[in-house]
This record gives sequence, C-alpha cells and structure tokens, in this order.
Amino acid sequence: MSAQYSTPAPRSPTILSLAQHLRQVERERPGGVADDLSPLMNQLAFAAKVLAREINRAALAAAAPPQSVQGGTNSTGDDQTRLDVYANQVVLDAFHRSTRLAGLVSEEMDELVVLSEGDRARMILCIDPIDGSSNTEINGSLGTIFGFYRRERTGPGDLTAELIEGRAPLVAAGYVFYGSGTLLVYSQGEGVRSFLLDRELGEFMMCHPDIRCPEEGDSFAANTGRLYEWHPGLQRYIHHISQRDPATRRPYSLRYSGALVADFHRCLLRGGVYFYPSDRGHAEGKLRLFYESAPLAFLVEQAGGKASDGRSPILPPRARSIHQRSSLVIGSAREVELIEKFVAEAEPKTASAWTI
Ligand code: AFP
Repeated sequence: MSAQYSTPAPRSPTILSLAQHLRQVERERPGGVADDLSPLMNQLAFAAKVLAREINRAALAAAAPPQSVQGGTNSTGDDQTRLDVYANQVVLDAFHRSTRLAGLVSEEMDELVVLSEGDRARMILCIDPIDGSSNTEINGSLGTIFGFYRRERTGPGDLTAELIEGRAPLVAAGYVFYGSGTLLVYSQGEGVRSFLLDRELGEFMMCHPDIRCPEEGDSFAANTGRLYEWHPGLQRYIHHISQRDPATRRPYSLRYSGALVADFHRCLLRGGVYFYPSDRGHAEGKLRLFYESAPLAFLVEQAGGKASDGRSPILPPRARSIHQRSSLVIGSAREVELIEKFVAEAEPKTASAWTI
C-alpha cells in the first residue's frame, strides 16, 4: 500500500538568503527602487564578504609591520589606516563595471567618482568603507555604512550638485557590522531586515525580517570625555540621566565602543540613544552626513526610531559639500526627544555658544 502525502500549504520560507530576498522584493514590486537596488546590494554584499575576511586577520596584520603602516590622511583630515585604504579599493572594485551605479562617494576619496552615464545608472552610492577604524588593531568592532541616493534622471550631470541640492533622495541604506559575526542590516523603505554571514554557505542569511527600535531605552553611547566641551543642554542631560529614578529607568548605563555601527546597532535592537554632538574641536560635529548620519537616520526611522542634529531631523540631508559633517542624536524616539528638550531648554542662554 502506498503512503498518502498531502501537498504542504504555501508559506514564507524560513531560510532565506539576501539574494533570494532581493529577488522576492523585485518580483513583488516591479519597476520600483528594487530593480536598481538588487544588483547593487549583491555587489555590496560581495564587498562585505571580502572585508569580513580581511578584518578577521586585521589585528594580526597590524601587529606585523610593514603591513600596519598608516595609509595617510583622507579628504576630511582623518588619519587613514591600511584597512581604510584597502576597503576603499574593495568597494571601488566591486562596483567597477556596474551599469546601475552612476557615481560613488567615499569617505576615503576627495571627489565623487563617476562610474556610468548609461541609461540604467540611476543610483549614487555614498559609503564609509570602514567605520571605527581605530578599533582595527585591538580586534574591536568595525562597520561599513552605506546609503543609496536615486537620481531623478539618468545620463551625464553634476552628481555632486544633485546630492547636495537634494535632487537625489536617499532610497535605501544600511550597514555591515563586523562583530562576533558579520551582520548586514538594510532597508529599502519597507522596514529593516538583518542578514548574518554564514561562512560555510558563503551567504548572508536572513536572521531578522522586521527590526523595530524600542520606543525607550536605558543606555546611552557618547564620548563623555568631551562633556565639558558640549552644549550646556547636553551637560544637563548627562546629569539628569545619571540621577537614580527607577520609574524612568535611571541611572542610564553607558555603552560606547568607538564604532558608530556597533553602538547604533545596540540602540536599534535594545533601545537607547547614541549621540556625537559638535564641540570645541568639531564645530560642525564629527560624523559625515551623506555616508554616516543620513543612512542611519533612514534606517532608524524605518524601524520606528528617530534621528536629529539635536534640533532638527537629519533627513532630508542639508549640505554644502559631499563630505559635510553633522551632529547626530539617534535611537529610540523618546530618548532622542529627551535630548532635544534639554538642548531647547538651555538654548536662550547659550545662543552664542557653539552649536550642538
Ligand atoms: P574612526 O573611523 O576614525 O575610528 O571614527 C569613528 C567614528 O566616526 C564613529 O564610528 C565613532 O562613534 C566616533 O568616530 C568615535 O569618535 P571619538 O573617538 O571621538 O569618540
């Protein structure tokens, strides 16, 4: 007697690679952002795999000169490590023959690089290839932050002006977090998903289909070594969150790694706030708008959180240059609002002080 098998009811797959997910979105929304984005995300994932492999041995390489020699200084005056220079080249190579990418802005290059003027090249990628590079030699967390900006039209044009003037809005963004595992977190404007690199399969596999940022948190991430160089509102805020009040989960815990991606990731998943304000040494803040603050702002908003410069939303980005810096306050909506409240309350007395 033969066994009777019933056809299983269709369901969403529980094991899904990034490539499969991208194809799925393309099928569901033909003609949209996904058409341009899918090949580019696949290329970016490839670059991330190459970087993950290199980062794994970076501490070793750094301990053995001459590999550890510094790479110089980048366009915004920051020191470049050997890994910064290598990572920039990996990204350039990954997109070298792309017909979908019109241009590329990297923290490590002075100018935007034009890649294609073809009629399928609608996207501009802004990227920080290695975020937190001072963590390299100590085997600490590192990241890659990226944002895809979509042009209104294709063909030749002044891409830098299009970005700065807001004519190429941010349509997708994400980061790669090189920690105990390599995690790719991204959004194309319909929620936030994460994918973990499975080294045996060589694939990014979906591990979280819909990340939501908790509305509140009880931790903060900031370089409080600069406390007395900050806006007085922020100094009062630190005093406030250090007071004991169990009803409002105070005192908050400090969690700061020196890598924005790692600190932001914690806030996104667990709740809390990361901030890097302007101070006496960084009149406009330290972080870069197009490839650090704005992409993470896009993600956090997609996850129900908030991002501002302490007064106004980060998005849409307002800039004078592609390497524009900005203050950043980002994370759980209520925690960002609390900082904005302290800044606003201290404002009239500090109108002439440096901006947040
Ligand atoms: P590096 O990539 O130059 O190490 O800078 C990292 C970063 O842009 C960001 O990832 C950190 O949150 C922040 O700077 C750390 O800056 P401080 O060392 O001034 O705290």
